[in-house]
Amino acid sequence: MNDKKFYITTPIYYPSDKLHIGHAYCTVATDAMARYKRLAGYDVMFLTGTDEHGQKIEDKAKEAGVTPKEYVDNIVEGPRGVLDLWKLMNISNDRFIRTTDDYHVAAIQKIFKKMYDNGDIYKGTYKGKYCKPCESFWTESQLVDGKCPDCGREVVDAEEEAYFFKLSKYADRVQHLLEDTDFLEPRSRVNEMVNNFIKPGLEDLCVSRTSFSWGVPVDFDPGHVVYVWIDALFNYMTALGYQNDKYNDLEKFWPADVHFVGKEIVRFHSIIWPAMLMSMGLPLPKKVYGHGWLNFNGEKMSKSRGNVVDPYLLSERYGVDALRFFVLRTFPFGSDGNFTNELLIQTINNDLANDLGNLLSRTTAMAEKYFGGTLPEARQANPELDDSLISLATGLRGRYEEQMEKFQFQNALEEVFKVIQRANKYIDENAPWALAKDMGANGTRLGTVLYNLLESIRICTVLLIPFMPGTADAIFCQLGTCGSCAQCCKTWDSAAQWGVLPATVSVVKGENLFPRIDMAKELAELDRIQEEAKKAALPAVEIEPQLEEKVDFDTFCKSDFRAVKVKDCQNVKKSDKLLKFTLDDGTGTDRQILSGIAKWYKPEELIGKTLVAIVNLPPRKMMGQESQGMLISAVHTEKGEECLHLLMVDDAIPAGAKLC
Ligand code: ME8
Repeated sequence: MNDKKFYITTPIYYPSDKLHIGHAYCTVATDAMARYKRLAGYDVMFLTGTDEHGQKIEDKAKEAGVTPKEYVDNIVEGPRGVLDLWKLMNISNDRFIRTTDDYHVAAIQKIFKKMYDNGDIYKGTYKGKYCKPCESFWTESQLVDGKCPDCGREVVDAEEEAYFFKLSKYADRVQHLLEDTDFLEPRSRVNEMVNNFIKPGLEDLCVSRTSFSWGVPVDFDPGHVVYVWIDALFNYMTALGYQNDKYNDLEKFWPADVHFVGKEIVRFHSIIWPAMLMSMGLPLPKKVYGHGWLNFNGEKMSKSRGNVVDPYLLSERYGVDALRFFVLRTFPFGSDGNFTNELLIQTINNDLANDLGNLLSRTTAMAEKYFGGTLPEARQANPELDDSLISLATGLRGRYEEQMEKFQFQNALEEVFKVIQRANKYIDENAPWALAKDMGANGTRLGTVLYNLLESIRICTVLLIPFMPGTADAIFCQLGTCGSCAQCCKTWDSAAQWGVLPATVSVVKGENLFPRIDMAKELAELDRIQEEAKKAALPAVEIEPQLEEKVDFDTFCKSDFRAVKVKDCQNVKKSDKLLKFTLDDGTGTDRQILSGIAKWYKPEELIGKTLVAIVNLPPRKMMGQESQGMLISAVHTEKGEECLHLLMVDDAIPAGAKLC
């Protein structure tokens, strides 16, 4: 039996909108960690899922005219939904929980009742502030400038009968947990939690709501639903079978080894979650790791700003592995990172195309060119030239492991790339093309050089499996190790050993895995696509709000609206905005009106039309010409663009007819 076990979780996502790269960041990191542990021989449980209750979902569903369940079903299971995204990103989760799953709902009811029965949940009146988008309750003192301290948005007053959890009772124990153990990492997050939340005084937490119904019902008090964070946090245990019969892995995997969570939900995971587990007498997870946020071009990603980065789009353009690699190679996991398209392309070009791609294609091409793909068996080592590469490569696994155990993915990859760069240098130092000039004398040495390169690539590739599983497979195939008989070349053990590839290994030169990207061209194309997406995210139609101020009837009657017929219409010279109309207004004398509508109409399409004009405005000059009134139009904004339609009336209406 394997006693090396590892249980890792991601936050469960709100299916209130489609996920973006910020969401995928944590799941990709968790996936890399899970794959790394599996590679290292652990029995892994990797859990992710969706957190589907709460007022925000109820509101969104109402807006969309569907039930909350239909709404979340579409975002979770529908096209390009959460499940599709994880499939696309090659996420290897072992389990997926939805908080609307029956077994979870029933378990939450039991958990709530247990805490009520043990006296840690009691009934009171909730008075305070509520942030709808975050589904968070706040006391006045926690607000920042009167707004939600997490998201900075408006909060609303809330008062209702509610259940409370005795969070205050656990303040000392939680403070000790945070300060005196390494439960929460990185360490900087500990100070934030203790200084901002615990030291000002932990108040009891409101844990039920009556103002909406989309939640787990409190079964012993109809009308109350369980606070969404209780429902959500316990997913980590219900998904293993806690308080339900659906699963049976609690004993095996609980307590979790680590919960990966974004920095804004560290408070829930490092204060509320352990306090509730303490209340239930359950073991605490071993660690909570609060990762940073990915911003885009220095700004927070948000749908309303139209700057969310679409993982589908980027995966389609550069491949899933390039995207997975980029986010973990570029940004330290514990800090915020600034995603830019330029950085993405730079990383693909430098690390994947130049360093890794080149090393692989140069090595396999030389093996084919000089040896028809299969290396000769005889060896001729040159310790002066070989040893530094060999020792760097065989020591890599240890250095990599040290970083992976600290969740420092960026540093682990840095170690891998040091070996890749060293191997590229080894090619230049050994100049195989020069050795090839005299195969009789140098053939054995040339075979050795190429073998050393292939071994270096193999070791690096084993350690890249957690980050780029698809690419690693493709590289193994080029190294001639894609058959099942060659499994031993891909194992964790083999990553610390030299000489694992058979001496007469046969390479298969394949396609170029990472073609270089033309930066300028690609940036322009991405800008164009992102502009389009921004427009698409704008409200379809926007109309100006109606004026509050009233006009009295007599004032209104003073405006003289008339039907007018267009006798002639022309562009005004030197103006790209103005059209000049000659109009029959029924008086027998032509009326001239200038109107700034050239963007929407060509003069010839208006001749003969019956329009509406206000005719008793004082005349005014535009581009040196007099305008005697104004044509009436309907205006609105569509996808951010101003739209205008001249008001046209039935041609049967005679010129000069009064409109009232
Ligand atoms: O918080 N960069 O769900 P969620 C990095 N349902 N991470 C980001 C990010 C960004 N730009 N935007 C979001 C919830 N995230 C709860 C979790 S767990 C019991 C309940 C991360 O869908 C965010 O930090 O709003 C969080 O960890 C995760 O995505 C899910 O966010």
